[in-house]
Amino acid sequence: MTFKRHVDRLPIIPADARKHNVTCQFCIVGCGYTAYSWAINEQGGTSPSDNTFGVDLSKQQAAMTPNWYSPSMYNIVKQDGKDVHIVIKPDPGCVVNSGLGSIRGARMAEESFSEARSTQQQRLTEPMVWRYGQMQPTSWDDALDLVARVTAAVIDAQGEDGLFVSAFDHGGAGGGYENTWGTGKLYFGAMKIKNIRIHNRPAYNSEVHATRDMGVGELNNCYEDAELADTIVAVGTNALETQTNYFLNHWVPNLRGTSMDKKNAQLPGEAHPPARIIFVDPRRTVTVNACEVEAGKDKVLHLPINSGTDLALFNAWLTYIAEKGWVDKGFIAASTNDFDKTVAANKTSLEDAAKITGLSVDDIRKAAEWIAQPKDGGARARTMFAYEKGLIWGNDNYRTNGALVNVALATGNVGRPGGGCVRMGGHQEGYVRPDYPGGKPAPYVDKLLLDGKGGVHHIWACDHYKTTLNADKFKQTYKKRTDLVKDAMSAVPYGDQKAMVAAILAAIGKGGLFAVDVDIVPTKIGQDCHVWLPGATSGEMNLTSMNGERRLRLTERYMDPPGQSMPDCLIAARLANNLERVFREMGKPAIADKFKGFDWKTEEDAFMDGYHANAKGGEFVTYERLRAMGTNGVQEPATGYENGKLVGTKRLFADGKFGTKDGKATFMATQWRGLEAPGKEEESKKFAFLINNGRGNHVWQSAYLDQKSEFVMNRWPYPFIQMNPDDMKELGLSEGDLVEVHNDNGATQAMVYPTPTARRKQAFMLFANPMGVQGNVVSPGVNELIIPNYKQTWADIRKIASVPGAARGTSFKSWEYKI
Ligand code: MGD
Ligand code: F3S
Repeated sequence: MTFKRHVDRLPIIPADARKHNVTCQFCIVGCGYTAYSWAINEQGGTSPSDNTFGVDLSKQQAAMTPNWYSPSMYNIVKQDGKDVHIVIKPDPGCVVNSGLGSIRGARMAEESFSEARSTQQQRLTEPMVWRYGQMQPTSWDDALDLVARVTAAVIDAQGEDGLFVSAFDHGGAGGGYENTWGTGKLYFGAMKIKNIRIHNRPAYNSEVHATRDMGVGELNNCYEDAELADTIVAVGTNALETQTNYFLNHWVPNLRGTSMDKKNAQLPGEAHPPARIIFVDPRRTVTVNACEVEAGKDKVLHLPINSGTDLALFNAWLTYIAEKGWVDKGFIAASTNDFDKTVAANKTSLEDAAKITGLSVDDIRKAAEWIAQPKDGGARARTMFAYEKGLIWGNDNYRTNGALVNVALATGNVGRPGGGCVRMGGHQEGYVRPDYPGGKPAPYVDKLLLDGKGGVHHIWACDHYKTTLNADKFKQTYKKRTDLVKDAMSAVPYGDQKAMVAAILAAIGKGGLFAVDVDIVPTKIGQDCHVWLPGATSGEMNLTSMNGERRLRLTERYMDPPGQSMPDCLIAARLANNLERVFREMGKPAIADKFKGFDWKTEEDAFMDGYHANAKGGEFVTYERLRAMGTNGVQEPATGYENGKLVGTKRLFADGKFGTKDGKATFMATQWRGLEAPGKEEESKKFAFLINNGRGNHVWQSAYLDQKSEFVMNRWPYPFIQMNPDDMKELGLSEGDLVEVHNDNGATQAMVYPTPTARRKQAFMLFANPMGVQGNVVSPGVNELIIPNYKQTWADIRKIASVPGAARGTSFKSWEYKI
């Protein structure tokens, strides 16, 4: 019996099983998988002709064989209304993961909706509307009519600024080019909505504005560059847990020295010293630990920086490297602007940087040497710079991002093999939309909602209650505003739509807010919404997305969506159709006409209207061509279609031309200015603990699927908070105790996980968890472009309960491994 999976024997995949290309729907890495499906009353056999692997399964298979699958990769789902077996297993032929799975992706099958095996029964299956004091199922026509009438009336009364939108802007689950185009065409094409925000932040903006403004698009290298680099610089990224197979399949081979053949073949005529890695992270992560084990401690330099002080470190690197003359003069002259000006403006001594960052002068200098000191024989060092949320969701995002790109440009490490200055990324991407019609900075949408602005709120796959800053206050206000509307709706208890709309509008007039939640599961914010519209997710629709090296793939639809749920692009289209009808009925034909062009019947129609017609290189790309490219797809932008294959772009800026008007990358003046978001400095002084926060390996995002996974909930019944054992002693805490984390912004709770490597007074809490929302204690402070600062949060901690029942079986062993 496999533990917790309620199955004692798994069927063999038959030789004639259907196969579908799948890209893991979770993280940015986008590992390739294959979905095998076959009739429920059949199974394969052990002889080679009877199974999909074509091998004799009655014999013991070799270690690391791909001829098997684990219980988590199996389920029974519906295909064209009939039950079928399904196995979703990693594809050994995909160059991204070479057959590796992760603890998240290898559970895609068991996290699918199955009536036969009762998995993900939480999924929304029908449109639901607030009626008779609770959410009640209804038809699409009925639900969309109400949404369209209220939306149109609010726009009529307040203009388009009265419609607030929260929307995903990603690929993979809950996104894809189809769905970002669907919502984008609706809100930026048919309408010009300015009060819109993205799923993880309170405004509509790029998280990496600076690098773009410098002309250096953020996903500029390929995963192979991590195998070719002499040094990897990892800033605020915990790749083992968050980009698992990119790390395992591309970083580790270089650190182990097993990518030497590739280096010699692709970069002949230069020395290839053993790969080294520098980490900039206030905490020791399991990624640091893994690199020490794989590469040896002497090749790993962990810089446990004072939280939020990265910028000063990068400026010191630039200063030191420039002084030493370790810069790429030819590249700087031919492909950049403002180098000398920037070096002068950002001048920071090693000593000053040491004071600010808490690091030693020697370590800062050593890192600069690893980054830029020419190799034996004089060749330029190949250094790859990778950053993610420790920088992006940290202090002074814009300048810190710019300061790191300065170092990469100065050392000529953009557009070259073994280089790159890239964000690691979060989820896959699938961005194609008309331009955002608002200004820069974009409005701070959450603040406007708190201030009582807006009459109607459309939410697409976002859950602010778990994933925003200042979440405690947001929740309180949002609930009050939406309750006003709920009470008004409850007072119109029968199906008089006209009276219902009038009551809702009257409540909006008193400060109320009408909220529509489009999602695949019931969410926390959904509890305070008035309409739920059920979306389909990856695998239940055809969906395209690109990964962190711009690799575009088609995940083919391999199962039916639950109940009446449908792809978000088609929900957007049906909403547009209804708005057109309602505006016409209101006698406003000119406005109604703006909603034309949404007659899509399938997600492929949305793809052709969006990506094919609008994306760079999109004219070459169709579903049929992508299907033929399998799990390896094509790296964007596509540049042609030759001999039956799409041709793509391995690295951006390889020709030394950048994304600015004159084609030159621009260095940026980025002086240190302390903790920049309002209130952070005071908070750091007032409260005892840094509440550093982020991801953990098992849990995907806000646990929207994992909250109904026994496997994950047994491991993490509550969000963990890692604490130094001496801090625990001081507060009288034992492992597994529940603590309250509290400051002036709000409070939340978590389960204590003793972590001897944690620095004193520096805790690390799992973010966005339904059982304890870390965002409750994050201040509303943002940077000048409304980028939130989640990481720099300080609070006090107090015990509230000894190990609760659910935590009693939990292991509190060290996460570190040794060989
Ligand atoms: P985080 O844990 O948010 O993850 O991927 P990461 O950015 O790797 O933060 C990374 C590190 O930033 C932490 O180790 C933290 O200690 C460090 N940090 C905190 N403050 C500072 C600072 O001041 N300076 C520096 N240099 N570092 C600091 C995020 C990525 O993960 C994203 S964006 C998404 S959307 C995906 N989500 C996700 C998930 O939910 N679960 C898992 N398992 N993987 C995921 N992958 C993706
Ligand atoms: Fe999935 Fe691969 Fe990430 S399996 S979660 S894409 S590392």
